[in-house]
Amino acid sequence: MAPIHEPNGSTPATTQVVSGSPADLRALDAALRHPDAGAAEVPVIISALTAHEQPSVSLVIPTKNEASNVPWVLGQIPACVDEIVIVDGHSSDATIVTARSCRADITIVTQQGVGKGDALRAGFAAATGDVLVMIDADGSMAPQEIPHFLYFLENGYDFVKGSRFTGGGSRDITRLGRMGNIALLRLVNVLFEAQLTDLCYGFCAFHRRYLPFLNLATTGFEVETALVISALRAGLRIAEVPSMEMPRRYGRSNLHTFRDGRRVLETILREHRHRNLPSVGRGLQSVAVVARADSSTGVPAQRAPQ
Ligand SMILES: Nc1nc2c(ncn2[C@@H]2O[C@H](COP(=O)(O)OP(=O)(O)O)[C@@H](O)[C@H]2O)c(=O)[nH]1
Ligand SMILES: [Mg+2]
Repeated sequence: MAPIHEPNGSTPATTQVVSGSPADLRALDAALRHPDAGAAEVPVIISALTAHEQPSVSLVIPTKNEASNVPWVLGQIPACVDEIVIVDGHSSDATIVTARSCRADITIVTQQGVGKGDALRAGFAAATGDVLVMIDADGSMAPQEIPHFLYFLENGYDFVKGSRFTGGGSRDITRLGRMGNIALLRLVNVLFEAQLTDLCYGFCAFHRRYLPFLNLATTGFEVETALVISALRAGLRIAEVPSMEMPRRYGRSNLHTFRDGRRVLETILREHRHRNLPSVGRGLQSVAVVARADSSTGVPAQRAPQ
């Protein structure tokens, strides 16, 4: 076993690296706190406990004919992601074999139904992490931004969504899409007393424990809206982090602006009709956090309010 290095660089003579399950480490911690144990070893055990209790992170990626794009996306996944779940929507290209050849350790799920919403539902069911992150497979979202989302989950927020319009940007959204997004966003903000800055954007992260309170009943692109509104209705603490949406790298969007815009509108109105149904309930609250990431460290410069 290798010695543990203290922050000041010194190495306590009697300490050793320990590993094991959190339960094992807790038992060891308790034993070392016994009066007969050497007090110098206690901080080492505590730091080992902290390291082991980091929540595990699953990244869920819906794919539909993204063979040209998945290598780029999978090549950018940061080390904080423990599990990658690809949910394929019956791709007719080589999406699955390409993804598998890039990363042998990924989980691949083939969705039973159709649509992005259906895919995400299947992906969340298959994922095993404590934290679930969703991202697109077309290269429009940068996986390197994932640590910013996790930062807010670790600092008091329950549901973290990317926003292209609070310090981020979009080089992908069409003029029509932007106008539709603004109109639908305003409607959500009025109906649900929120202060969100973006709506139809599928880069989100949340704790698995909130899955039962999130609306995963939608099948198509309205899934993002349904997730956000159900998070609002459940009283989850929501943070928005700036996100830069890049152009899809190859291929064409599966989105149909009018058809999918109408589905988003119907989702908003349906959720509003059901707003008085019981939920986990800390009351409606949403906090739009403008936290610019420090480009050198990747950590938001502004700490989230608790
Ligand atoms: N599994 C699955 N993925 C889908 C489906 N439709 C779209 N996607 C994926 O969802 C993500 C967003 O889709 P995209 O066509 O880029 O829509 P846009 O970003 O709104 O223009 C991409 O990763 C797509 O491959 C579907 O029916 N099934
Ligand atoms: Mg896209």
